[in-house]
Amino acid sequence: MNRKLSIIGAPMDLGQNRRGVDMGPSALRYAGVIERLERLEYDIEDLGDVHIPRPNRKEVQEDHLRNLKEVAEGNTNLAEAVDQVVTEGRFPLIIGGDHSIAIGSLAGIAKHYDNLGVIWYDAHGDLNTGDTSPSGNIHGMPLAVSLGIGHERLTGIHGYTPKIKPENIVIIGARSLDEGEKQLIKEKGIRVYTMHEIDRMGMPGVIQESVEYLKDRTDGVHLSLDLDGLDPNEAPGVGTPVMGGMSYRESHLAMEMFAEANFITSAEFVEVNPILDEKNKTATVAVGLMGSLFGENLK
Ligand code: HAR
Ligand code: MN
Ligand code: MN
Ligand code: MN
Repeated sequence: MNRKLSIIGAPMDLGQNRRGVDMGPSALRYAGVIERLERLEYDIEDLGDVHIPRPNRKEVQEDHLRNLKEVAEGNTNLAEAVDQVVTEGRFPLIIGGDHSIAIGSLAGIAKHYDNLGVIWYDAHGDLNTGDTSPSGNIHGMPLAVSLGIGHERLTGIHGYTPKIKPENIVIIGARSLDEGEKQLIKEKGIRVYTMHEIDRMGMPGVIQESVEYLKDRTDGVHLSLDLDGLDPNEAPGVGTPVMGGMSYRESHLAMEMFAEANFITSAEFVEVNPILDEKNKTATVAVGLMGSLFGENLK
């Protein structure tokens, strides 16, 4: 694992319609992310938060895309900050913010790789476009956007598209997929482990297979962890909870197995909403998972 770590906050809440997730970076810092990772003897810098523009008082929807202009601008800023970190040879750890920030993270990271792998740890597929989305919320679209599917104002961020290839993606924990997303998964042959597979194979089997699948075909792997991938009993502070999720312990095991595989090259933790949380529980869970991802339990 790269021992030089740069933390970037992305206080974005415009990719969906529940306010408060813009305070996610604060909640995660308050829950001790820096201190937790410093104990593991990383060289850590906190770059603070990137600028996210505020929307007009009256919300604008273009092509069924809520706050398109502001989401695109914020992600453009994020892409530049992340690109800089990777250029310096450091590991970018992005803390959100809603999941629309994966658009900017991947834009900044993927240009440094020929075959960037992506692990999408999430209750959702985030494979919608303005046309297939039931909500118009851009946080339900970042994986499609990164594949080059969607509005040009989003797919073109940071000057190139697509950012990633469908065969380099693994989705883990899905249990709420829209019709258009299911179709895209089939059409593109995207590897998905739904809760059904996790129940049948067990978490160790799913993670082992995912690691084996990605290890040979990729030259870097980005972990995009949406806290709503976990069960809402254990991570209640999220805007779109879905029952029947991955447990705290399964999630720790997954992070530990990723640490052991030593192949994650960038990561983001998103959708922590302290307003919906119980005493910062979800941020605390997220920081614990980061501890495991960065090798806390490696002997
Ligand atoms: N699929 C639904 C939509 O597009 C819900 C998406 C919820 N998204 C997130 N990201 N929290 O995973 O609106
Ligand atoms: Mn998501
Ligand atoms: Mn470069
Ligand atoms: Mn989700």
